[in-house]
Amino acid sequence: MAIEFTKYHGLGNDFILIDNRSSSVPVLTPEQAIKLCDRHFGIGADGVIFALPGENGTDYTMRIFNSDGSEPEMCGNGIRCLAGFLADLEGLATRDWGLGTGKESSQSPIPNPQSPITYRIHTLAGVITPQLKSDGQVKVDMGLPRLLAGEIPTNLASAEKKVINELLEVAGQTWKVTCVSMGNPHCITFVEDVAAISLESIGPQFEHHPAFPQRINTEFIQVVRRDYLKMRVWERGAGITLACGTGACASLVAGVLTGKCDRTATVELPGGPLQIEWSEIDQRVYMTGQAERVFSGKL
Ligand code: ZDP
Repeated sequence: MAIEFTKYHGLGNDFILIDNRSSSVPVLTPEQAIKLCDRHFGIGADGVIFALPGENGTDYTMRIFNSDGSEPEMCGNGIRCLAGFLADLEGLATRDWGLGTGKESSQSPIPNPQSPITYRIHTLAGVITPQLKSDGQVKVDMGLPRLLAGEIPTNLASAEKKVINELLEVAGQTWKVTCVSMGNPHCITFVEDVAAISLESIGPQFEHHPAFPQRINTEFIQVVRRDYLKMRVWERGAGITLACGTGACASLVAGVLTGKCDRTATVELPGGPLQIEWSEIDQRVYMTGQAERVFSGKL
């Protein structure tokens, strides 16, 4: 039987979305996902996302396979794409999407301004709540950041301690790193100039460092202003990507923990900007950004 898919991207972090609402088991295996993500022999994507029936009273469940077939707990850009995909599947997107520069908000599913569409999504990182706003942006309640070494996990500090400005040897250099989990693990390093980092060679050495038993997503951050960060990312299981939503959230949290930035900031990724807020009121992290449909097809 043919399986239909739709390709979406959030700031160039691209995903193959599968309508898996009629079964709670993904219709594709990790091996098939690896093939589909291949940019030369497949469709090309950073991951495959499945929209499954909700669990524990949620509207839907999200599962994702990275392009290497591993399964992360969460995916920030992916969940914005999933929200758009669900609105499309449910016929709630009131505007058609076109192909353009990818920057126009009019290409996102536009809900009725009076009633923004909100989904409660079950993920391996807990319940995450994306909301499709009337301006076409998707705002996601990403939940609470987890800061203890044991929760990340990393052995850079004892399990019940935070990991802030710890020294880590990678690629013959000593880096000052801060670790944050947004459900998935992140290691953040603040640098003078993100453009000067040889991500291709350094990234994998962070990802597979023995300090990180579940491997790690690695972000390099340049503080342009207290409310404006520039980020480059090496993703666990996917390598260099144009954007990483959980990484942008984790980086803002790391910036606040180290006193380098405000609780609300724009994070500029190679694929474009995300607005991130670590709320003083409820301590949750909110991420706002775009999600775009690119094309559909059949496998
Ligand atoms: O944690 C991981 O293994 C990541 N590669 C998952 C994907 C994260 C993502 N880029 C994001 O936006 O949070 C999708």
